[in-house]
Amino acid sequence: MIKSAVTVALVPQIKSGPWIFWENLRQAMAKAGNLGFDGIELFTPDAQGLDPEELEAALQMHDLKLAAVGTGAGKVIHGLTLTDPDPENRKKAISFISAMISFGARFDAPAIIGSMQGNVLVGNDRELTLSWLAEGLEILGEKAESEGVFLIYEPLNRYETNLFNTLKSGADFLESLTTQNVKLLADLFHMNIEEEDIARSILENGKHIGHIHFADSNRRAIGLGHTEMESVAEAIKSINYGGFISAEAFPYPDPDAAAIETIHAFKKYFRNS
Ligand code: LER
Ligand code: MN
Repeated sequence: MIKSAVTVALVPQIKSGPWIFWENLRQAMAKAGNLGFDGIELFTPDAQGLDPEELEAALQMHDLKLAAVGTGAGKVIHGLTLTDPDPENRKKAISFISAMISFGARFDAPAIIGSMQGNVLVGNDRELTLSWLAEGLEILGEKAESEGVFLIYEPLNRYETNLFNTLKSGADFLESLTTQNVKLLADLFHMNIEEEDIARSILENGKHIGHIHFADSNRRAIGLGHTEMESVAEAIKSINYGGFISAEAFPYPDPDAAAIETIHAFKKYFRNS
């Protein structure tokens, strides 16, 4: 069954980003639980920032699952990416993500590689850069498999990466890898910028999709922009998607209102049929 989730960011450096709840994890969990979300997606500074036992207890108390863990802090705080020309920095990026994989795996939650994928930097060769990305995904895909979870790779829009911007280009790259344990993140905001047709792309790349970010065309909660959600929801249902649809959207006009708008949209599209 498709499950709902809402993002909670505990990283002060990304405060202006598209995350619904901020800073106060306990309060965010209480709100998410009361609104009827199935899970939360967490952005933490690193894998050591939270006591797993306390998190487990709080998840149980609010009847929530951990939907996924984001790794963006590795880039924002430490400047680490899997495609850094310096091999030492690539190694550090792999160990940062590796620790996040283990943290998430305690809760059956996958780690997401978004901004930590990096870019082909000016003066660098694209093929060489992609070989670094492949190397990182092979190592981390296997690591995740050994811990019983998928690894999630997220195509981002062109203003955030020049590696892969569409689901199809991401899927082709994943198919060139040996590991079968890396899935794609379909972020509806990035897709709104990059795809010819969001619903068709979901249908055509459905078998690779392991996680979904739920945001409207302007990255506000679904319902507050102009994405034609009816056909997108039909596509998500018809690929038999069974994962989380997680609100990675701006807390507009405020976190509570964005969360309420999101859960209404989720119920409208995914609980009424
Ligand atoms: C991360 O999930 C994402 O979508 C990025 O745009 C955040 O910078
Ligand atoms: Mn995203």
